[in-house]
Amino acid sequence: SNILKQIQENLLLQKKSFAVLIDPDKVETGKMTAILNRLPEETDFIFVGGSTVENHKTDLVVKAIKASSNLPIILFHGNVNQISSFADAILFLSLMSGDNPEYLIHQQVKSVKHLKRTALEIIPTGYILIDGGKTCTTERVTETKAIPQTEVEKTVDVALAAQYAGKQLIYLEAGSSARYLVHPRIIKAVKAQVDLPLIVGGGIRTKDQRKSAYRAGADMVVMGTAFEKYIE
Ligand code: 1GP
Repeated sequence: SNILKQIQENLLLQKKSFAVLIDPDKVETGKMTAILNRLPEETDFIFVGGSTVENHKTDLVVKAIKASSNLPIILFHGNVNQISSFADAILFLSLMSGDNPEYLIHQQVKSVKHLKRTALEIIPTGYILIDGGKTCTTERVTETKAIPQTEVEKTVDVALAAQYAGKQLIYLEAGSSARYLVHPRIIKAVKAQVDLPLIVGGGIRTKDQRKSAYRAGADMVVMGTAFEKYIE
């Protein structure tokens, strides 16, 4: 119950935060210390997850991160096999931009038997996929369509529905390596009407892009691929 509290406090203090996403499939656990040494110093959270990670790899990676970093580890899991009890928290995602019951509720139900055996902090999160200009893995895996960038009002409605449903975080996602980031106009519109902490990610590479997301109202920005490139 500490991590959500921290994020909520950051919201009240208008303190922006930064998360780096590590895909267990794309790192060697033996090199973890070196990898973590290259984390930007402003990193507040480490997200761990990917679309196609095999069983147990997540455990290994989370343990390796724990061994050389004190940053909170938040699972951002593509499926139930990626639940590791060694992390601190899990984004309990509901893909609310799409209409596939598997990712609205069935995956959540399947994860319960794993979660019951862990002490992970569970953070109810409304996950909203915005069109990033190319078919992203999330769309492919979940067989859902992202919301077009032009449909700002619909995006706001989805985010508000998530808030009314009791989600504690809103995550606007343009997809990994998105060609177009979530437009500031969308971030701004959601921020204006939703009271929850707002996470934005997908395709963000530069500090300027990060800044523009913050300026539009993102409370937390997530960077994955750009960090991977950096550690190669
Ligand atoms: C974070 O899933 C994304 O929301 C990761 O996107 O790999 O493009 O940073 P990138």
